[in-house]
Amino acid sequence: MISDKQTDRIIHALDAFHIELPSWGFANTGTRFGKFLQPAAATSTAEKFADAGQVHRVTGVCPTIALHVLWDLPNGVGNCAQVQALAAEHGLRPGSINPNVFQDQNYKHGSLGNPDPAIRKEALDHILDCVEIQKRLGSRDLSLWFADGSNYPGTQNIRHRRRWFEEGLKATHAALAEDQRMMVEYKPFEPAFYHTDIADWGMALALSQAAGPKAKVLVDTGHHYQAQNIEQIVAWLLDMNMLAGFHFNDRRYADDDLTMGSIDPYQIFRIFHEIRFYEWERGARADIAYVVDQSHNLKGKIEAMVQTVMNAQELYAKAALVDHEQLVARQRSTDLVRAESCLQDAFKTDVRPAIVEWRQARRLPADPLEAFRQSGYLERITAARGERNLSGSTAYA
Ligand code: RM4
Ligand code: MN
Ligand code: MN
Repeated sequence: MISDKQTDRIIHALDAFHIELPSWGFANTGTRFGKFLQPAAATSTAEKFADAGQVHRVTGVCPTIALHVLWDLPNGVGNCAQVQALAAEHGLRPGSINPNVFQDQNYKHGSLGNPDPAIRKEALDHILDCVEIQKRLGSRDLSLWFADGSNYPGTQNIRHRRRWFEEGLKATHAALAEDQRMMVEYKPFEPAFYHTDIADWGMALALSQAAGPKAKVLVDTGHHYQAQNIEQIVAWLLDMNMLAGFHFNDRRYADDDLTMGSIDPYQIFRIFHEIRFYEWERGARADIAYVVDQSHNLKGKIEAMVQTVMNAQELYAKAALVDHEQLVARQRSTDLVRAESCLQDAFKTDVRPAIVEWRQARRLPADPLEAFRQSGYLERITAARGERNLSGSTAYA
């Protein structure tokens, strides 16, 4: 049974825990082998906002939506007014802005790391347009992921590409306003299979440090090799004040973009624990963007997103139960089993009743998934969008 004191800890923790939804998580996506179309998938930016608004309505903790510029604002700054209006209509705010320098044919051999200066400039111009979009939308974070790399040894000059990245990121940093940030994401492979220019957290850290103080690292949980200790990376970045945020998802093999907590919930719990432990030591909250980066090509998209948010809250609430005073004492006396139990006891606690209490006090549905299913929204959009979706006429994301 959970005590009143534990419930209070959870309630306090959840009050400050917000999760950003990805616009692209509501559209049809697939694998490199094909795309399975869903009749209810969002077919426009307006529909992505509407769907994200539903997730926020039933969970109450997703006030912002991450936008992918090429997919959501194809006319760049020209779409800002429309996006502002959509955000207002659905009770949301634009979140992180994601440039897209990987889909155009010109980026076959890279963007900021491309050996052709004209293509590097094209990529930088697009990124600078995104900074302008960010300013107009009042969005704080620029979220940078680069597909740059190569497939065969000897085909690219790795050192030159590193320098070109440094140049491009410095120029990006120079365009940011005082209160803006840039988040530099890393990924070991895919689409490049031999070398990726920003392959791991060390490379993202070095490039962020070179770019300037508003640049920090973004950790996508799916972008690691299998045995990598992700919470250690998080602890290091926190300690160096270099952690900007997360892209949350789960995976079994590679960058699978599965529902957060569906494969290894203890992994997410350990990440949240490192954050809470750091915040407790500092006596202040860390400024971290918690963003979901998932695309469900088989599960219903809105349902899976609600499930994600519920999983995230549960794992965060469990991490909030770790008794830090006790943990520190046990670490000091190297009481190993008892120290480990501080984490395990918290992880094993059923926090769901406390979360329901938190929801009820905020007039939110006790069971967000059920509330969504009862709302009739899915049936309405399935009827309205079915034909458009199944004709396959909608573009990627
Ligand atoms: C990448 C990476 C980026 C995301 C794209 C669509 O693997 O995770 O963050 O924007 O996929
Ligand atoms: Mn990502
Ligand atoms: Mn990814």
